[in-house]
Amino acid sequence: MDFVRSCVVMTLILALGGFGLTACGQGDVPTIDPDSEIPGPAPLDEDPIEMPESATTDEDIALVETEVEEDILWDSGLLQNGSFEEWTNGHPVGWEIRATGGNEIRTTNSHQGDYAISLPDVAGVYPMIVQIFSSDTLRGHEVEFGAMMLADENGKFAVQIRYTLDGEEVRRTLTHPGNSIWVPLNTKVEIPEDIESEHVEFVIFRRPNTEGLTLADSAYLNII
Ligand SMILES: [Ca+2]
Repeated sequence: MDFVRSCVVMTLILALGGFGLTACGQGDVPTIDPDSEIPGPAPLDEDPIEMPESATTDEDIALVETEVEEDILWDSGLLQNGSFEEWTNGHPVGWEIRATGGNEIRTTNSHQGDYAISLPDVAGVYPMIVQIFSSDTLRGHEVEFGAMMLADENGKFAVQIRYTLDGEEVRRTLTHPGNSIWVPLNTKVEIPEDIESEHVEFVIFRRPNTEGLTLADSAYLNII
């Protein structure tokens, strides 16, 4: 990932375990180390249609305090249309749309470029946008996936990496703190050699039955 300018000061507090992780510095985007002292998997807080709770092995992590001191210029890396500048027939080019009811919205309230995307609230489902990559391309590699995100309520807007391992869907989720500012959500995951799914999914989703604003822009995926 190329950052032309970056300085992010961020305090991360993992939603589970209650311990803090501070990451500050020029040129770095704070990340969650998947091997850090996370006490165990966290269930999602609802029983979603698209993400059955019984299958979860993920760690649901919340950023609770973040300050972006300067603009960060993102390179989308492997993602297509990570800045949501390209739209066709009301849909963002390159992204698979699920459960939005066709109501994903192009907005000029952007972090980078002219446009960003806003996901609607759809009762009972998780509206999401997804880019899908072959497991053969990613297995055995560490990847980083993220976006600039804005939400006005803690826990309702998140990025997620999904694949299947040992018969279970593994999901790594990073959730926006809901402080109504643009926050960089960055997940780093080592994709195991022996994952069973043919694809790895990179997801931006909104939890159901939540009101208010959700914005995403400047999404990226890189093999580290
Ligand atoms: Ca944009």
